[in-house]
Amino acid sequence: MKTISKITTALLIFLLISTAGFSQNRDNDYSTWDNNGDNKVDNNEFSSTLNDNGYYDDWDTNSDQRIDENEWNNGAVTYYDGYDYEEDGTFNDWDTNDDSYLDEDEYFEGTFELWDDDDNGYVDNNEYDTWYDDDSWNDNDY
Ligand SMILES: [Ca+2]
Ligand SMILES: [Ca+2]
Ligand SMILES: [Ca+2]
Ligand SMILES: [Ca+2]
Repeated sequence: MKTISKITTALLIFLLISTAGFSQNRDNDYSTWDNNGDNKVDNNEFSSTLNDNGYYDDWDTNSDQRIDENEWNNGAVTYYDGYDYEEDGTFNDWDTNDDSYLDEDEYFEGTFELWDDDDNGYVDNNEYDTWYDDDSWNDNDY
């Protein structure tokens, strides 16, 4: 009995440390997102940074490899201070194939369109500053 609880404790501590380490290792300067250094983040650079940082998995809180409306709502509230559903889009706007789940492509596309305020196909430094919030994107509890 004692051994089991020791192992459980050790495992918990390990999980805590590895989670904290993962959060801290996220490097999210604009220059990191702008992979080729042309001061514009295009759709590909944006998707690959989201992918590298595992944000899709963060939003998919029950880890069934898809984001449902509840998970999306939680994500929007957690990651975007004052997310405005009318202005910024609803779950249905993001779910372009209407299957009630967001796959990775829909999640990347929805996030990109949200960040690209002027719809010119790039997220520039100002747009990045508008949407990127250190607290939620760089160091969250998931
Ligand atoms: Ca670029
Ligand atoms: Ca899910
Ligand atoms: Ca979908
Ligand atoms: Ca833009």
